[in-house]
Amino acid sequence: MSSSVGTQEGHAESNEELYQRFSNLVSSWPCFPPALSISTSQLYRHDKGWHSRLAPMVGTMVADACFTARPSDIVVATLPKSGTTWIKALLYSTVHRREHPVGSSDHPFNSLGPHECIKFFEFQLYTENKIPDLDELPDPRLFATHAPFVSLPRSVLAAGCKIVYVCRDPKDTLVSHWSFANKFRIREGLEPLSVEAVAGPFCDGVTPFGPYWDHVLGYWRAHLAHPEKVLFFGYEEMSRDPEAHARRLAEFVGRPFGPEEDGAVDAIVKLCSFDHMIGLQATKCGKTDALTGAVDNSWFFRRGVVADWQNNLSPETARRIDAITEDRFSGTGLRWEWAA
Ligand code: PPS
Repeated sequence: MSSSVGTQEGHAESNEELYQRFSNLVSSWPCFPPALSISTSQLYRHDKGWHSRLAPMVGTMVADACFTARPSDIVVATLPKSGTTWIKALLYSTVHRREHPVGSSDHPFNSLGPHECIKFFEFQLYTENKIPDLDELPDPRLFATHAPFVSLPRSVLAAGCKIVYVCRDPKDTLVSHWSFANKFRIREGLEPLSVEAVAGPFCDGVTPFGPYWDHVLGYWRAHLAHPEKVLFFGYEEMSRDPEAHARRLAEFVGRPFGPEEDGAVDAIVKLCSFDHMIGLQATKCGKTDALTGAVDNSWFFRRGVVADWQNNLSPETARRIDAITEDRFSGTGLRWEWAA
């Protein structure tokens, strides 16, 4: 692990100084108290227009400054509560299917959650004044981020890494995030929030790594410009046909399923399915260390269905979100059939 970073002026800046410099910068940007968002702590607005708590925003900036990508790296990019855990599971088990066949007694998923198999830059790697040494990791290295496209580590783009993006109906993303955030609130002794209370800030874009619509469009445009580098999936389409998506994912990362791999796609889809993963010991008893403290792996699994928003959002709120989505996505070529 490195403890200092070279600067253009030539003097070595310690990790602490680097993190402090970015913390000072973020602290000078507009901030929104927790009462005005889904978050339990205040959100800052990055000068590139997105929001986050201080530490993950600083981690994103440190990753931008310090991460050295290799062309073979693969980066999962998502908004929180869009299908991150699922796509991490699919990607990891697909890439490592030869050394870790599905069903093997020592398969990593027997002891580790997907978030420990593929770590976030800003929540797990570039945190607490650390600059991790990632050189020893074997190719292909797998990473994840919630950062918007405009704030990806610059070396990810320069190296031409492959990026796997998943988006989800904003109404389900909101409901899932609201439920997740309330778990933290209850753990911290705070009153849970009503979903309607957080829907307003969500629509205003004041949500972690949002505005939702900017995040999706950033990666959608990157996908249109470079489809061979940016894969773009929708949670709803994955739910409808997980096998086709597992195949497309495998092809995209250069590991297509061959004719001799009888039943392999089906096995991976079943391994990564909500119903299977929620029953794993690693889900029931495991935890993932992140900036927010150790999080029970079970918190990443709730219902795992499409359109659960219908059980939680008022028709007015749903219409408001759909109207923004239609306004922002029309003419972009992005199909958002969930908004019908
Ligand atoms: S996080 O915290 O950003 O990583 O959360 P994320 O994984 O993006 O979103 C959590 C929601 O995804 C559901 N989930 C799944 N759906 C289908 N298949 C699998 N394997 C799976 N794993 C997690 C999870 O239940 C959350 O959605 P909701 O609607 O809250 O159930």
